Amino acid sequence: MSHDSLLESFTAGRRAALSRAITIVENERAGFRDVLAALHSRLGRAHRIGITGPPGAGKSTLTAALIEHYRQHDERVGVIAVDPTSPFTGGALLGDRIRMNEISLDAGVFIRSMATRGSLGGLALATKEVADVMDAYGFDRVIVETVGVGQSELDIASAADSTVVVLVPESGDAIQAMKAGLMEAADLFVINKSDRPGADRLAREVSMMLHLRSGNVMRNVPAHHGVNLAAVKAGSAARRSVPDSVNVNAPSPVESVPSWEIPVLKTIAETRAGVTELAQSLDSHRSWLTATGELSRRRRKRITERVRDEVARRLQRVVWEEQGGAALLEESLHALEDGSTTPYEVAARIAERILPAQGTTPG
Ligand SMILES: Nc1nc2c(ncn2[C@@H]2O[C@H](COP(=O)(O)OP(=O)(O)OP(=O)(O)O)[C@@H](O)[C@H]2O)c(=O)[nH]1
Ligand SMILES: [Mg+2]
Repeated sequence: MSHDSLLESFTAGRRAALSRAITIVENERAGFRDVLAALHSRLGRAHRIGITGPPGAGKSTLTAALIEHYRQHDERVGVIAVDPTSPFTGGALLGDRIRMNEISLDAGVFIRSMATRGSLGGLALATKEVADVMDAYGFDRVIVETVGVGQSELDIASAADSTVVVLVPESGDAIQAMKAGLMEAADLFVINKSDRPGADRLAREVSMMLHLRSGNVMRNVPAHHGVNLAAVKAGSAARRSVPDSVNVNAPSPVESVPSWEIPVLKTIAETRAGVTELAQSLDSHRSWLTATGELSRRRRKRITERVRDEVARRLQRVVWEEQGGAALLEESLHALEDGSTTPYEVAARIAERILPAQGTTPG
């Protein structure tokens, strides 16, 4: 099928075309950039929801519960389950869970699992691009489930409009979650498995941690019964990842944006307890994003990052594949091991192939 006819069927809403477009994008098949470029103007309708947290926290069960909830409200849902290929996993694959309650037969739901792969763009980029395809197809919600154990997983979750961090009593205390970087990523907290002992204590700890942090950075803001972290998070995230010359951070969100009070919700995903409240909270977050301009800011940041990612991917291809960088590295392994050359020398020689001037400059 040509890309033109693929796009035609895609636009007509055919599932097979969606599936095929996702495969092309996920595997960086020939023409994947044309597909993404053609869909670019259709982006921005879907509410992108990231669900992350420790292995076995119940993310897939919660995702299945959210799908059910949205389907009851006639919303269409696309799901990307980034499969935990790590040995830590305690849960079933989302697909297994979904098959159990027959969501898979529903035309309003589309689920794609993605596993770690060796492509140049990396899993995080592929996940974001597949989310774009689902957005362009017309899903109302696009949910991305990832295990929150590494930076790239957190990056995936943070690329959502709304990021839900799922914790459970057995995953340790709030301090551990903070160390794992989960506090930074969260727009909403869910304490799942609230049927188990320790859930109330963990919920209190997380709330307290959020208050402490917001207290430190929000000294000049009038007293408030909630937590003001999101505006601060938004500002610091922008400062971290966007170069100074791109002023996506003005005016300062701390001053101009009413704060988002990060909720700490309790759920029992298996019985669906608390799921309606979670869905309501997600809607409140989206309203807040829209009303404050934070949604546009996050999307602007996403687009800036996409250009950077794409430049990196193109350069990687040139250096490692087209200019034989991978082969040169391979040939140098022995010399590297016996100490007759250094990683810096080898890197300079590889970089020289596209940067003759800079490659030889020590620095
Ligand atoms: N007691 C209790 N068990 C739950 C609850 N939610 C999920 N579980 C169970 O916890 C286990 C893991 O659930 P999953 O939904 O697969 O967890 P996950 O976070 O997606 O797991 P990974 O994707 O492997 O990291 C399963 O056996 C679920 O049945 C809950 O609210 N209470
Ligand atoms: Mg899972």
